[in-house]
Amino acid sequence: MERRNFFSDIVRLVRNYFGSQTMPVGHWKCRNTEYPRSDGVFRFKVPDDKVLWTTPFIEYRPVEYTAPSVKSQPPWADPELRVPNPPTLKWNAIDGKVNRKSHMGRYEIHDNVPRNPQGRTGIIGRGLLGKWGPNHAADPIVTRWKRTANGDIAADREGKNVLQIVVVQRRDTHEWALPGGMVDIGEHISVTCKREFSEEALNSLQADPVEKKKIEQSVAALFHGGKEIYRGYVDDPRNTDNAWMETVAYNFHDADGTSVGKFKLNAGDDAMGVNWMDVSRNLKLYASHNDFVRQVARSHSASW
Ligand code: RP5
Repeated sequence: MERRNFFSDIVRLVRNYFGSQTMPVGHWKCRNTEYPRSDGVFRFKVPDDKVLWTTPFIEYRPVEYTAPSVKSQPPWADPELRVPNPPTLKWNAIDGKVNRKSHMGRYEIHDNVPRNPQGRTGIIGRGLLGKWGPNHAADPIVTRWKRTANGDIAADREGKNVLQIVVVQRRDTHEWALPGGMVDIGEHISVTCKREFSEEALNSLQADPVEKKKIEQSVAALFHGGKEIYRGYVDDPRNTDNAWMETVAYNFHDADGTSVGKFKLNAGDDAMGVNWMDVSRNLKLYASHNDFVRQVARSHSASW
């Protein structure tokens, strides 16, 4: 088994560098911290050199934590598996209406539960996540060019054009983030992107029917030509050894600023704020969203 893990670690590292993901995946925000919204559950410390499962770590005693809110929410949440006669779930497959496939390739099953493909996190159980294994999300990265008062595209000191992105302030951690969300059962990723953007950044849930129609039309037009930027693991503070976030991030660029670029942003649903933010290396976004945005800046040869 150790040998098999060693090979899957190597395959994962190579995929991270050369595969569909064009950037290495981080694994920092789900280590050595207090678990979010847990009221004092601290992760077992995992040093950098002990992250990979193939590295022996005999002292490893991860803390078990699944939030009470998760335990009481079927069918959004999976059933408990560490019980006598646990139900059978189909790993690495489409399991009825639930997508248990990972963008990272096949994950291992240990003690009847999936094992985080990026390595140890110091917590077992599901924490705040509903599904064992991958929990799928989608992230829209909506961009426009920053403009000067006379309408020209603004440039940085090196003469590189500056992008702006739409970010929302999360109600749970108060951090600024891409307006992404969980993929609903059976939902296509492009639909998730449109829904989450409309709800969180344009407050479509509270709009009157006429306004709602306008929002739908503009979002549909802009989100028609999205470009995939990233697909894979997210360095999300909620990840555990047995449950983790994955996403597909798309860039929707309003090149001439005439569609969403002109929209009045209005925070709604899970967002307590929404803004256009200048893209630069000084951004401090939730989870690994900075990495996705850096990739977008690169793809537009924009300032970073
Ligand atoms: C992140 O969590 C994803 O990148 C996505 O932005 C977000 C989805 O979770 P919720 O915002 O629905 O909590 O890992």
